[in-house]
Amino acid sequence: MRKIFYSLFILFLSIQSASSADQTIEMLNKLDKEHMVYSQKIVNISVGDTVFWKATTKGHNVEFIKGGVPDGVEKFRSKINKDVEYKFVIPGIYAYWCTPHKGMGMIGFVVVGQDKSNIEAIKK
Ligand SMILES: [Cu+2]
Repeated sequence: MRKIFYSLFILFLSIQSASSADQTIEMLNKLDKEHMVYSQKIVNISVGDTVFWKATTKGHNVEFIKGGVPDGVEKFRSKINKDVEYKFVIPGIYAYWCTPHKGMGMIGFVVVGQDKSNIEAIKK
């Protein structure tokens, strides 16, 4: 759980910084001292940008968290061990985790555009 709070903390810090372009995130068993992590916990992109997740090490995937994405976004869960990409066309904050490692805090956020209005829903 600590790791999840830490990720949320980073999310709030980064929410002002707006860089944008397509992003690549690696799914990893180990990064520095952390186990089971996405190489970037938060990315900021513009509406219409694509995020690529690379299955650098095996056993991971990407699953949007129920209630953790903007209204109107459909369920999304990628296959384990597979590279995956997603084009973000609805603005807002997207929280996702790795299905097998969500209990270990393998979680990430994509901030799309300037609309942060679903932040309260995500805190829950
Ligand atoms: Cu994982």
